[in-house]
This record gives sequence, C-alpha cells and structure tokens, in this order.
Amino acid sequence: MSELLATYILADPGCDAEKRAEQIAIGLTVGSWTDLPLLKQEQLKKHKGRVVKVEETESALGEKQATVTIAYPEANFTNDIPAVLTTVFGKLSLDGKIKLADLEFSQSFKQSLPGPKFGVYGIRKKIGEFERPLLMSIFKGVIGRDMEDLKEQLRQQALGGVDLIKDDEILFETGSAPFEKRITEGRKVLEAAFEETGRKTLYAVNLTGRTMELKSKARKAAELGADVLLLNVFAYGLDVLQSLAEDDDIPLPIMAHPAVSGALTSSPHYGFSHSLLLGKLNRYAGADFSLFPSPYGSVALPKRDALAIYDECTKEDVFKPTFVVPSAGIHPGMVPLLMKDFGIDHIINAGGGIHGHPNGAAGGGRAFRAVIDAVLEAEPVEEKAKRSPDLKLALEKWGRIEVSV
Ligand code: 1AE
Repeated sequence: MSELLATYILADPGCDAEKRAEQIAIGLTVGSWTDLPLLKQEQLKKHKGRVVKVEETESALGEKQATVTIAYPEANFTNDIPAVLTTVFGKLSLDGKIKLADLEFSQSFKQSLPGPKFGVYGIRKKIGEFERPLLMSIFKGVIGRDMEDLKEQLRQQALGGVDLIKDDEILFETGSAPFEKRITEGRKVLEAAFEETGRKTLYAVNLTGRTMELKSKARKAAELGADVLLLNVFAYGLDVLQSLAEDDDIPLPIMAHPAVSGALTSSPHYGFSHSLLLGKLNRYAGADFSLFPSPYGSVALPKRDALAIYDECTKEDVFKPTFVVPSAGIHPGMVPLLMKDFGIDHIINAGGGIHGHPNGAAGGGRAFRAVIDAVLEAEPVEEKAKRSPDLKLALEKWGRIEVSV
C-alpha cells in the first residue's frame, strides 16, 4: 500500500509530542477510529495514518520544537494536489503552531504529476546558452503606458543583452497594451532586436484573468507565438499551474511568480516551508522557472531557505529541474555572490537594477553581462569595470557585495 509522508514542525509541542502526533495521524484519517465497533476498526485500519517519527529539535532561533513525520495511506485521497493538501494540512493548518515542512510522494503518485515541460536544459536550448547563468529583466513602471512605450522598453532591454524579459506581475489587462497585442507586437520587437544583435531573447507574458479563462487564453498565447507564460501561481493555486502545465495545447514554459506566497510561508510557526511551496510543489506541478526572494536584495529570504528552494528545484528526481530565479533588489554588484551561492544554473533577474542604470535599460543589461563574464573568467570585478563603463557606473551607483571565500 503506497503512502504519502508529511513532515511537520510543531512549535510548543507540549509535554507529549508523541501523543500529539498520534492525534494528528488519527484525526486526519479515520477520525474516531478507536471508538468504533470491532468490525469497522478492521475495515478502517488500512486508512489510518501512521506516526513514522517524532524528534525533539530546535528552531533556528533556539526554540524547542518537535519534528513529526506521519504516513498517510494514498487510498485516502485522489491523485491531485488539492486532495493531498486538504488531507495533510486541511483543518490542521488552523490548529495551533504547526508548519508543514515537507511532503514525500510515492513513485506512483508522482506519475500523476506533470513536472516542468522544459526544465533548465529545455530553456537553455531555446536561448542557445549553456555555460553561464541566464539574465532576465522585468518591465517596470509600465502601468498606464501605451503599447509604444512598452515596445521601446522591450527593445532597450533586449539590446542590453538580457536572455529573458518578463512582464511585471502587477501588469494585468490594459486597454492600450492588452495580452494578445503584447505578444504579437512584442514578438516583432524581439525579432528586430535579434536581427541587430544576433542574440535570442524570450518574453514572458503575464497570464492573468479569471481562473476558468486561463486555459483558453494560454492556448491563444501559444497560437500567437508567445515564448513563456508568467503565472501568479499562489494567487490561483498549484492545481491551476498543473492544469496549464499538462495541457498539450499549451506547449509553453511556465514561470511561477511567488506573489502571495509570503502569506503562506513566512511565519516560523505556521504555513508551509519555503522549500516545499516554492521548490518541490512548484516543480512537481509543472513550473519551468521558480522566482523567489534572494538572500541579499530588497525583499530577502534567510539564506538557508533560499538554498533549500534551490535544492528542491534541482536535485535528482523523476522530474526535470526547475530553473531557480533568486530575485528582488538585484544589481550588478551582487552577481559574484549570486554565482557563488547558486552556481551557473540559475537566472539573474532584475527590474530596478536594469532600468535604474544611468545609461538606461540597455546600459543595465550590459553592466550585468560584463560582471557575469568577469566572474566566469575569474577576473576581479574592479578590473573588468575599467573596460566596461556600464559596469563602472552600476558599481558607483549601487556598490558591490564582497564575496568571502
Ligand atoms: C521575487 C520577485 C521579484 C520581482 O518580481 C520583481 O518585480 C523584482 O523587481 P526588482 O528587481 O526588485 O526591481
């Protein structure tokens, strides 16, 4: 009989964590199992949760806690993420200081999940770059602007040498720059930029609107030649991501934005771990990219959490790896540290750090590309800046984070 393992962190476990674990295992499965007549007890046994492990542990802040693993029979739920989450963390998520740290699915359950369609290698193939971190920029300050403004911003970003350009997650349908037009006009701009530079740039368009409209909108995007879909996964739910990822008529990479996820992950005592939601579940549900706050920028995650997301997105599994995108407040002076912590298989992503450059978005892109090259060639960043005026300006404006060995 296949089981799903759920690991929880119980803050304030009280005097008897074993007892609490047993209550959870029963409460989330057969309920009042022990009170039923003998015959039914036998029938219900195969549906009862099982306590696998109870350990006394300490939080990062030195608080006493218990780490508890419970096995749930897969016979109890259907093969979908909403059923899993309702089983292992439904009412329980409302019941005191408890955090869902991890889920371990059986091989058979995993077969019902899509995983990324393209993954790291598939995205690299589309761009034709295999040996360095990719560089992404974000449209900024575009609300209320018309299509001509957007096209110029897109062009400037592409000319700076970025590999991907994403819509801002807060860009929805606007009268002057609606979804379909952004795709068709954006495509023309990027093709013209390719003629000029010989470099391929992908555009991630924000897929927005009511949940039931998303599939037909995404199919239309594919027909119109979109490159990538950006999705605010946690405003919609992981099942929506999965439905889009497994649709053969939507043969596009999906970029998972972390908007809203902080409400579900940030507390040390409640909600989900960052690595489960932004790492494992994003990957299993089909995200080709997972964006999350880096440990160093304007909105930062603790480093161990950011690295745990990276680990879940990239470790050996039956699914392709998801491209990690540690983001928010990133500027060229952070690149040596990003590359030290996340290696070459990640995406450097910047909005303000591109558009705030004194030479505009194209200058911002060139500054990032110069510092990436410097790190790859093991050239001191200051030396590189002597030959790259754009990098020099960026370092003067934002400084640089020292990398310790
Ligand atoms: C964690 C997501 C980051 C994001 O979407 C975004 O817009 C970042 O902008 P900047 O780089 O902080 O300006």
